[in-house]
Amino acid sequence: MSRTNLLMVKPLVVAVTLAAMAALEPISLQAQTATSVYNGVGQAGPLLPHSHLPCAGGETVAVIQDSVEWFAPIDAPLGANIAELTAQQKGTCAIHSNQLGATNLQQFGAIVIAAAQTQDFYNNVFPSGTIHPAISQFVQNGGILLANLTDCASGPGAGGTWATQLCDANAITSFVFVGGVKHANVFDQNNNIADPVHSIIANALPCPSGNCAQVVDVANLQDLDGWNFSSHGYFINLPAGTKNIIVDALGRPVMVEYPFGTGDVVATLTTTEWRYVGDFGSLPRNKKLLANEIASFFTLSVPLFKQFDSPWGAQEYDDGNSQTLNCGTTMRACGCAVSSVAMVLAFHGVTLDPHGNPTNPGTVNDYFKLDSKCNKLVCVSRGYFRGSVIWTAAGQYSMDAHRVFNTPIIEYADDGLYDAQILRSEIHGKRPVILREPGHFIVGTGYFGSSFKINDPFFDRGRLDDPAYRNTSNGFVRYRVTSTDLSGVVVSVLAPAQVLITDPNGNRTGFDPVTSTILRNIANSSYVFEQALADDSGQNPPPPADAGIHMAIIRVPSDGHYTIEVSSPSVANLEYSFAVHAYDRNANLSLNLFEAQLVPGRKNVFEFTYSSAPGARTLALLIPVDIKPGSFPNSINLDSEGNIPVAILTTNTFDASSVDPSTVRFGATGTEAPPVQSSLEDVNGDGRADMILHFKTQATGTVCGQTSATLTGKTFDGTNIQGSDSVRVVGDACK
Ligand SMILES: [Ca+2]
Ligand SMILES: [Ca+2]
Ligand SMILES: [Ca+2]
Repeated sequence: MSRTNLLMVKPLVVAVTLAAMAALEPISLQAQTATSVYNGVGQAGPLLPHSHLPCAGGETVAVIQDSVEWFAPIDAPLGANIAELTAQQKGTCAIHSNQLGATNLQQFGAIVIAAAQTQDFYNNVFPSGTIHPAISQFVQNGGILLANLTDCASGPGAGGTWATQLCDANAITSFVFVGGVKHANVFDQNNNIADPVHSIIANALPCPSGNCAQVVDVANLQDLDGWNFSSHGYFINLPAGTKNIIVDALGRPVMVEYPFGTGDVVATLTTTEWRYVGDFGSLPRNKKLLANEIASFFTLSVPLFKQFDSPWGAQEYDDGNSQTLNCGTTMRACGCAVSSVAMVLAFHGVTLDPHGNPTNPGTVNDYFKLDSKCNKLVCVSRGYFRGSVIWTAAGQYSMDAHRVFNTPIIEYADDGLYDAQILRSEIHGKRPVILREPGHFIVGTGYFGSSFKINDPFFDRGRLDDPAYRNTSNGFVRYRVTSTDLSGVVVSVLAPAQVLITDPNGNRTGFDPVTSTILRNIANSSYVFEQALADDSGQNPPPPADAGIHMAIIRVPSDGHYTIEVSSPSVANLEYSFAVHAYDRNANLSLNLFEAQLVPGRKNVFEFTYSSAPGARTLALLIPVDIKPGSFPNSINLDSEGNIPVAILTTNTFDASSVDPSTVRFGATGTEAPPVQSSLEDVNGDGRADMILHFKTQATGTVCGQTSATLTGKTFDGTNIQGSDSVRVVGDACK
């Protein structure tokens, strides 16, 4: 290693030994200033007024720092850590070491300890010689701690140390850091990379400052070596599971990562901040190591809701008392998915429900249960279908709250297969992600290197690499803040039934029974199997692996004609039920529940019209009608004072007796004449009763030249129906 640059900068200390140089560093700094090698900006700066960056609430990173590390150039007046944290857009504040006892560290996702601090600082951070219990507890509970522990330094910190003896080369007097770690002050100019694929070395993570790059070990005063002591010491007493990232010339760890509790520690005795701001202002600046270290994590302040907490833990989950859910009946047992939704809503600022109650698992469950209806197979409501969450209901909730409180609107964005890169990018984009685990849901709230931080609504787990989750997921549910269009169609069916949706453009999403493949050809669509929720409280046995629902979601669907074909590859005469949640652009919901039975050899196809326009009939089931049943053409005589008979036909998938006659209208557009009488009879001789209704000809709005007439109405449980048939209009006026 060349020491040429080093000698140019520190001529007054050439003759002393390395260890002695270290102890003399404050002196050498003053010598440099005297010879004008360094312009002095920030060099002798006073203690950092922590009020420069107070913790006002909402920050995700706290820097514990009493003075600027070594010195601060003009472009980093609060020091290297804060400069880089700010450049990486990590919400940052600073706390003074004497505030440690009075600050709730749990509000932060990460804590950074600045290097090169005063003796008072180290005495505050290591009261009685051991790391402050609030810091240990913070990591224990899942926090990320970046500990730049380089002490025995020059600059404003003036050589404080986390030991009882300054610059102790033998670690005998070292204070005790998180996990029992100690250090010895031995200075080294030739650091080496121990783990070239570690994210701090390999630069694999988002880094909006632009200061990150792969760390390489090539030349003096580049990434690692010769930084007027690249490291001021090495660690001992490291816990099991420690990863060495950088070691000194003798192979001793100088930058390490280790887990503690559910949290993580990166600790270093390297001079990362020194090289970041530039050694004495005259040497090149090298920001990589600190930038990569700071890029190694990102956390979001997502509130943690536990599904078992009072007052909602004992509430009925979904319509748990009216249907048999594998997980049970209560929020405590079943509430993981809706609690995850509540966390995401609250994170995005949807902090109140439409009535002004705080957003939490209980209020979201209450909202999701509205508009409930059941048949013999399932119950469905705004936010649930047979125990599974209808993800788009969170958007409806946010819109309803927005109308009252002007809070943000969030939309369901995507449902997809798990991908760590996408998850990291979502988190970095400040969008917590709901993760599917077998029978359970959790929220991804941050990352640290290759692992992820989670909010678990039930279990005491803080990281995705917990053995229960194996650092992966069966997929995720994404939301984002939006200002525009919440239109959508969601089709849910109880497994083993499957659905195949064909949109007005002929594209298809769902299960194709012909090819037995899953299609996702409709734009902005997804099709997933939602496994039935397990009882997190462990009282009910886990559900069979194939229990659950299939759910198709189409965001921003085209207006027009849709078909839904139901099939089952495994059960021939399956009785099935499916629900359609159809939303207009303003998230107004049309909720529809259907049931029928598969007949072998016959397709079960439902036809619908969908409109995204607010105020229109968002969804209507298309049904066959026969004007003047049994006769054709269907002549309407405008001169007649009589009635027109119209039949609603029962089919394999529609029971005409489900129509509420009082809602039916018939005529030129389907809004005109109410029926004067109605009855059930089999008008087409297929053995199934149809509904026959009579309308006064003069009330139908029929005009000469009209070629079709339309019937509209609702079923008793509120589904819009619509059917048309051809007409031939006759009468004196039409001649
Ligand atoms: Ca080296
Ligand atoms: Ca007819
Ligand atoms: Ca019939």
